[in-house]
Amino acid sequence: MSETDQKGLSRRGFMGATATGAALLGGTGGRLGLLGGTAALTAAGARSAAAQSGHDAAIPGPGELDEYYGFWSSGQTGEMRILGIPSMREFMRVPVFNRCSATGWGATNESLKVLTENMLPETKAYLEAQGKKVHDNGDLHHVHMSFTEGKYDGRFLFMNDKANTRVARVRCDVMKCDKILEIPNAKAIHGLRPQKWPRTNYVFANGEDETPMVNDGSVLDEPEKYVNFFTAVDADEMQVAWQVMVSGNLDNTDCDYDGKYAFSTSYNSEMGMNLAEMMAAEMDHVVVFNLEEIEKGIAAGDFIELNGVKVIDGRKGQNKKYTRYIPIPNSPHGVNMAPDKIHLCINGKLSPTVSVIDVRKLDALFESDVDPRSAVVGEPELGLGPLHTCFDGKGNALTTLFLDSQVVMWNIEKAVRAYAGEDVDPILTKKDVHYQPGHNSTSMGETLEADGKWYISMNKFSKDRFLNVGPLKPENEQLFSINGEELELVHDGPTFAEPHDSIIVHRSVVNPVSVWNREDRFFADTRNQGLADGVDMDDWHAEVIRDGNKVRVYMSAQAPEFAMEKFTVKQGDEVTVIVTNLDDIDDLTHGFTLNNHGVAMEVAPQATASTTFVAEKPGVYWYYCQWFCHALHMEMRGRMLVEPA
Ligand code: RUQ
Ligand code: CUA
Repeated sequence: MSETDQKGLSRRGFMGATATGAALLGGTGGRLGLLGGTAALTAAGARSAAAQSGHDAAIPGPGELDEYYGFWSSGQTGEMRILGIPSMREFMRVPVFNRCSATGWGATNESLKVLTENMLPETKAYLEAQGKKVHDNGDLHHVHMSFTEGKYDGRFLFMNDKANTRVARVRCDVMKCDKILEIPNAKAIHGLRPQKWPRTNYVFANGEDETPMVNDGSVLDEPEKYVNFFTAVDADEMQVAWQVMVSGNLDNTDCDYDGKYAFSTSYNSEMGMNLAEMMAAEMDHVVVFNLEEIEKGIAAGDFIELNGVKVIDGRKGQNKKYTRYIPIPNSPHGVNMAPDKIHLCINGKLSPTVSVIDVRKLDALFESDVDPRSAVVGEPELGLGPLHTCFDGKGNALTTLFLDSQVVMWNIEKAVRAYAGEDVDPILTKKDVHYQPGHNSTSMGETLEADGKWYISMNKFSKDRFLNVGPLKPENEQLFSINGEELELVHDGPTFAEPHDSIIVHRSVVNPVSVWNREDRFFADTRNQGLADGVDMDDWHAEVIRDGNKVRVYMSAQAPEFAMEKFTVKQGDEVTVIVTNLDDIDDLTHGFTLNNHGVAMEVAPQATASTTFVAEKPGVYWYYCQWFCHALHMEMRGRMLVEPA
């Protein structure tokens, strides 16, 4: 204790004098109260605007809660975002594959564990050679929630990283990423979907870029030897369950509501290495994976082991019991399973069509040598550049038309009848969007509870729609209310790079906590170290433990104070600062930022967070709380004294 100073006295003084805090800041209650006041005024305005525009579902005004959560990807930003629907307010950014300055994601010991524990050895070695521990970029395209019996179950969100071939999981109770898995063998994980039925036992993940099977430099420019991998991740363990080697690259993926099949589109069935080669074939394909047969094959030992993973050979013309290749016109992109449990929609991209597959016809493909195209029961011509389709739960589908800058709403049953020769037009309506839509989503649209209330168009270009911010422009997202066959624009607003995809989840499914459990496994390692060091981290504490040149500095925090006003270390010490936030009320996050050391982290109510650095610079360095927590937030600071060696 010689190097530490307890400040419990003054803390209690301030906490006791709540009047000071309340007057300056309004305390926590006061702050909310203030917002609530503004809300009452403007919500009425928003409601009347909503009423004027003629749609019945009102947009919540300030202070009013949304009916849905939106979980957004962020593409090359590498994070997940949480929005409110229909207000389109952005609530939170959850760092996953990126480095986050605010929360310390990518720098705290707790986040580094998540980022490194399932990293491949060659990546670890590569990063070490760069003087780094983790990748600080990612390309997060697809966020999807875990399912139980075809419905969202509110447990986890899963997402891919195309840039560094990873799959991540976010816990919905605390909205933090708890697992990141680097996928061996495959390259560039793109399409990703959780299994829908009977529950999410697997997360399916597509490898987009083909490489030599053993990618150690022994094979280089011999594309005919390249392969691609489809991966099933065990969603509970977050480990690879098995992989299937396939022909052609893999783009997007989805699965059925029976737990029998998963599907992946391939825009490059040719395995071409340049544009001309990739676009050569008139027909590409969707690969159908027979889950039961694959599991049987694994159990029977019909696999090779590659980098610790059991790999089934499901290439074209190989074991037809594992996979089937259904020809689809020209570079299909999105694949979306309808909530009618029957129809699978494959979006043609370079073909103006969406191919509709009846999943009840798939068993026959595996039982005999029937033409794989016999499973196609509709192929409506919808417009130019169909990329993704979503559903209203009333038999209709909504497809983005990238080249036409439109959404087209069409009826699945009519498309099937037209394909069978009937003279019926499946197209219900077309609506301009601004501009070039990629993904779209409907409220609860990828579940059995699709409710057909809201539609999001995620547009790749905003062009001249907003004030010019320089050569790099935002994208544009548009929210429509759906009224039967009518689409009405209710929100139009810019967004930063680059939400690819989104899901809209009813709020009844999502129930996050407001305060951490002190026993949470997210920081259990750090807590256990504290117990081993004899520190009672559940009470006001300030301890410095020296262990050779390793120094562990434990301090609690409670508004507006750290338990230590200073601590002293020696130049060259490896210092770990462990901060525990003892405040246990909503919305009272503290932080720890150490000047000129690149150290900053979030410490939410009842959480423990830690960060490790080498004290290389002798002198006086202030640390401070970087999360505005109290009227005396500025005063929430202390000194690290580094003695010269
Ligand atoms: S893909 S814009 Cu990465 Cu989801 Cu289709
Ligand atoms: Cu604690 Cu600001």
